[in-house]
Amino acid sequence: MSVCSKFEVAWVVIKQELLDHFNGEGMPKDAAEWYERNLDYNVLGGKLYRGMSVVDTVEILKGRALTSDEYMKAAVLGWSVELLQACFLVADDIMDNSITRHGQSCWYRVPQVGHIAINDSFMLESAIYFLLKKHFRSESYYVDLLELFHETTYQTEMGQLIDQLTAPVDKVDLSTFSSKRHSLIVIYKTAYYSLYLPVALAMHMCGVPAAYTIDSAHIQPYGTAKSILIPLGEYFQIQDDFLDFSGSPEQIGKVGTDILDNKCSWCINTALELASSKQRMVLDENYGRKDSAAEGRVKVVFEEVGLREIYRVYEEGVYAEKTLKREVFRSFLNKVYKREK
Ligand code: DMA
Ligand code: MG
Ligand code: MG
Ligand code: MG
Repeated sequence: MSVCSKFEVAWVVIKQELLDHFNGEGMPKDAAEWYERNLDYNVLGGKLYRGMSVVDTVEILKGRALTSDEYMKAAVLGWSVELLQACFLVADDIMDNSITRHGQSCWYRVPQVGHIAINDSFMLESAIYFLLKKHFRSESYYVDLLELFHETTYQTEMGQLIDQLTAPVDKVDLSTFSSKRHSLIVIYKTAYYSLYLPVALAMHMCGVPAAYTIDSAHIQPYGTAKSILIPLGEYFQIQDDFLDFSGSPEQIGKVGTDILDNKCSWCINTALELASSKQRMVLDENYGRKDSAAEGRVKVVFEEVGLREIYRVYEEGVYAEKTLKREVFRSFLNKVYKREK
């Protein structure tokens, strides 16, 4: 069985646990059907990178194949990250006025759903805490998992707030954008939950302590993981920003809305650094307008300043840098976690 489908089989079990509990509360049939549709529609259809990286990291840390009990626990954590992502995306699509997600209509745009999507987003979040309690209540690291989910959720909400506040609907002012602002937005709205959360969950499950001392070196493994994963998360969101401009809906499963939405994205920040005064005027007059002709004029400037080539060079640079860091981190891990004395 492929790695991905094994993870998907675990979802069948996990989803049934959620539905059994829901039915056990005496909820009527129409509500149970609604909840199941919410889960199917919003949790599935993505790439599952985040969820599967919990399982992968547990396997790496253990350094061996997992027992079926360990696999199920890792999969519950992985699917909990996917539930958190689903809850954020349902709300994000409302706030961003998006049209499609994962190649289908955004949930709030599905007939009969509308504003119920707000409650559905909350229910996707609550499912996490039901699952954590069911599977981890008696583990010593249960509180660590709870705190990590709560903190990461809060960080993501802070990120979503500054993302929205930097993109007012009725007031376009490109001088409020900057790479520094962009970096703060993407670290909070994406990097913590997408990159750090899956790895930190796996570390807790494997008993990695908050701090320890080896040969008089004071090591804080979660801080080390953060220092590697947060920049990687920044790259992950810069990819998302670039694809919002360059990707076709068939390719990315969604219609890009960043230009129409006045978003402080990597694309506009990069273009602002390179634009001539004439191009700057075009950007000032056309960015963030709810008008596809204006959006088209912004895209022309993006092409003129050579955004595609700049992105290509940036991406190669990231890859080279991460390859180097990976080797350093791997040798560190091999020294520390394979120690027998
Ligand atoms: C996504 O930012 C962040 C969260 C927390 C969902 P985004 O709006 O750029 O994402 P997308 O392009 O997928 O709508
Ligand atoms: Mg969005
Ligand atoms: Mg958004
Ligand atoms: Mg985006």
